[in-house]
Amino acid sequence: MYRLFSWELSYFSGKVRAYLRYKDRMGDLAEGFEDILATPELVAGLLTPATGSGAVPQIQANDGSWVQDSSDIIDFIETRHDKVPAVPSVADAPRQALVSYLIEMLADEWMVVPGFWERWHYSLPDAEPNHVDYNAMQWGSVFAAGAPGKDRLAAGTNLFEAMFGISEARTNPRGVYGGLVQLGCTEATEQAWWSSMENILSLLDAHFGAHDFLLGGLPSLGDFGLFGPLYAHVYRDATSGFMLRTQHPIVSEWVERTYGDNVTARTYGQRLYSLGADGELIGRPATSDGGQWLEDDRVPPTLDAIAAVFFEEMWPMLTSTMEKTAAFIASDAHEPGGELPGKTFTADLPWYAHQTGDGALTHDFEIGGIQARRMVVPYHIWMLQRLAGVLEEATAGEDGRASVTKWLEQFPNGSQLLELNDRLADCRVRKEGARLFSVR
Ligand SMILES: N[C@@H](CCC(=O)N[C@@H](CS)C(=O)NCC(=O)O)C(=O)O
Repeated sequence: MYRLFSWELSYFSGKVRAYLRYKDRMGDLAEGFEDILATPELVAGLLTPATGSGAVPQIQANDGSWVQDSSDIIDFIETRHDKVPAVPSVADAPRQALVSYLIEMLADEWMVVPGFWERWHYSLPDAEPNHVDYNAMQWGSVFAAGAPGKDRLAAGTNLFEAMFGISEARTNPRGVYGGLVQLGCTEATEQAWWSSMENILSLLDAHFGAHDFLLGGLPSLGDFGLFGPLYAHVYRDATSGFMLRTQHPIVSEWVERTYGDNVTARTYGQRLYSLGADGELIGRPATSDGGQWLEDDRVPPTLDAIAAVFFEEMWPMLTSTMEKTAAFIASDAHEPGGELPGKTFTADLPWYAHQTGDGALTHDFEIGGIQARRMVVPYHIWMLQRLAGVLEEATAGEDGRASVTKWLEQFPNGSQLLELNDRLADCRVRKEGARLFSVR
């Protein structure tokens, strides 16, 4: 029995919960998992001492070991439970494997900006429509778990003022509001960030209009990645949730399908029935594509279009991240083998001077044609290293190399991905729990 420590409101908890439910319901987690609300008491008394991090999700295995970080958790479970894999075999389906990791990275580390923005923007005092009370309730239910409803709501409301200074967030952004500014989401860029999300939602409408999941009739790593922004934030938050259901019903239904909770949305492992000649039930897989991933390593054009967003919008930021991190590691500000900032959202205090303003770990980037500045996130290097491992395996054989090269050529600067290992040479990192260190 695994223990998942999570919050319903949390981006990365949704990703891992949907993944674990899939593994469990498909019979690949012999003893299942318990979903445990990570209350402040558990975060302070159990999670933080165990892993040095209070972030969720975290899991504890039955031997007592802990894994922090959604991608690490999925990798850890995949090596122990391989009957129903979440990623196609790199050797047999190199394009499908690669696109899975690319979409995971886009969802985790690019869509995180508009995903967080909608929650906090529509909680501002002057925002219309406004979901601040909904948001306060969901936060209060973590921070005052077990208290009566009115006290949970009050706890959330107080928290927003005490921790994030919500009433003056536009003029003095703190907490989550400061975190958005650090990621380049300001009054000048916020509409461009949201347009990026809207564009991805439209591309997903087209894809899920034909296939039930990214790779066909079963979910995979890319679906679980997308579940991060699209479940706890865009689907559940009231303002964006209304928009999603009314303007993108196909994506909204995919959310329900991927969570495995709605008989009409249909899901993996479910059967649809017809009546036979004698009135007997005749079952068939409920999802598209025969209830399987697409054959012959096929990546449909509707999925190519989403991968293209990775190359058009995110890849320039990632190449700059590799250069800036390498320069920082080589500089006097860093000891070889020393620590680097480990978080994506909100610069931790020791790194504040480097990761804000024009600090050594900030860089220019572009969103929707607007030039802006944001913090460099060395955690992206760790994700790129993981991707480089997949690429190396995918291109080890001649056939795989030819197939992947041809697939990448269709994207702007797509071929640059083949040079990933070289680009990472001077900025390699090592991850210990939630902490990152440069590699000597
Ligand atoms: N890279 C991590 C990110 C985890 C994360 O940022 N979790 C958020 C909730 S979605 C959190 O716990 N934030 C509070 C904190 O960082 O202390 C992952 O993939 O799990």
